[in-house]
Amino acid sequence: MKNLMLAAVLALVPVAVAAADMEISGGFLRASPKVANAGAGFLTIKNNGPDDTLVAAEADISRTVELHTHIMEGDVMRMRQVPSIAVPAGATVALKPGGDHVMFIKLKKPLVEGDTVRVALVFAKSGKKLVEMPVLGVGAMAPKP
Ligand SMILES: [Cu+2]
Repeated sequence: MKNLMLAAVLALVPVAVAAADMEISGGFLRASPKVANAGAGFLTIKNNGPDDTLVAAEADISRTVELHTHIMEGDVMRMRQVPSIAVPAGATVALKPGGDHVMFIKLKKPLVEGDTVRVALVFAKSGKKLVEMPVLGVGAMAPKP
């Protein structure tokens, strides 16, 4: 049902204005240790248009792609899936280590430093935005300057 609704939303987005208002920068993934079957991606979204919402991300490097945030449970930090991430008009929203991120689950192969991953960000109003994200080192905390 959720996917059906998403498909309906996407069908209504005119291609010509798709993502014209979204500036994506500083995207990167972390290399995955051999034993890991999930990886995280980070990026910054600047919204020059009206209020919008990041509702999904898509990539062919993993079987599932989810939007995640970090929450504190007692004194333990845990990841939790979120249905969407708000990107208000004029706001700059950073998906960064320790906060919101894109989670790639069931990686088809390890993420290797130096590789580039194509990710489609899906916004409720401005549609799909394709970004190329470099894979940095295992513990990378920020994009390369
Ligand atoms: Cu996560």
